[in-house]
Amino acid sequence: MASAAETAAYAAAEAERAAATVPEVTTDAAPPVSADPAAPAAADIAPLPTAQDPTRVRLHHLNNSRSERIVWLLEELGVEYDVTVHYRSKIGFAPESLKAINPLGKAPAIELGGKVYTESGAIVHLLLSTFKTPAALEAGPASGQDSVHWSHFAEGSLMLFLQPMVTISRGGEVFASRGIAGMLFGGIVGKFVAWYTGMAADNVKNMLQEVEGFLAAHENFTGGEQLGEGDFMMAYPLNAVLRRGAPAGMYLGDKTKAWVERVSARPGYVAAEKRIKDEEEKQRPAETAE
Ligand SMILES: N[C@@H](CCC(=O)N[C@@H](CS)C(=O)NCC(=O)O)C(=O)O
Repeated sequence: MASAAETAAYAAAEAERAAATVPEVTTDAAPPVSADPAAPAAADIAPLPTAQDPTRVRLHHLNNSRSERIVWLLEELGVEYDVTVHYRSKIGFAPESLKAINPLGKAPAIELGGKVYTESGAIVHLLLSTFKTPAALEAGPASGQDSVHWSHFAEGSLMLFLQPMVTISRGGEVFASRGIAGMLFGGIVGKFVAWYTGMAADNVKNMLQEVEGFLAAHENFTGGEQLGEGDFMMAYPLNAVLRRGAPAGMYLGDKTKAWVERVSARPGYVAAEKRIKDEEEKQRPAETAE
């Protein structure tokens, strides 16, 4: 049975996560505008959003989150866009301001054409299908099976195990700071957490080996020279392992490391990092200023 301190800690976390009344999130696909010559007839093609167009993209970005994927893609697409930054609470959850956009309080979310779209994989596909793609990018409607595979793999497999490892490690820090870590992690809960973390680590290690095998034989996650859905989705977890202090025992193979370093050096990626830093600094409310 939970102690009073544990119950209070959970209650505080739950209160922070309480949902607000929010606009409807759509899963409707926007009309595609593709570089693909076999793409829809002109009559079906929506005008490209421009700087003057009210359907220009607004990205809802949560600091230190998957929304970085979308900034990178928008930079590679060379379109203008707006960013609203939402800042994580002290224990890492999304604020109410994000829940007002996406009821689940998850980032990324984008506004486009008066609708809200969520799920980074779906947003990546939507943007690659909506905007005219430069030669270096694989248009959404032309996505090959490799691209689609790695896009799903990024969230449905790799993040599925990487995320809880990070969350458990962060949770341990939060409870430790409240003086209840020993109580929680010392007994049966601690044994379960250790088992779960080990199981997740084994899964992540196997997955990183699979990634290494693919990149040993292919330039990018499209399977070719172009960057596509899989690349925009895979860069975030791989960069997390490489640069952001991955959980113990996680490392990238040489080919994977080389891929992350190559894409991270692209002008679009560098511009995305700068835009994120600038927006986070510019919009930071006084009380969360560091
Ligand atoms: N599968 C979703 C995952 C979204 C997600 O979990 N986002 C995290 C940030 S990386 C988030 O918003 N966390 C805040 C919270 O859970 O309170 C996607 O790919 O968009």
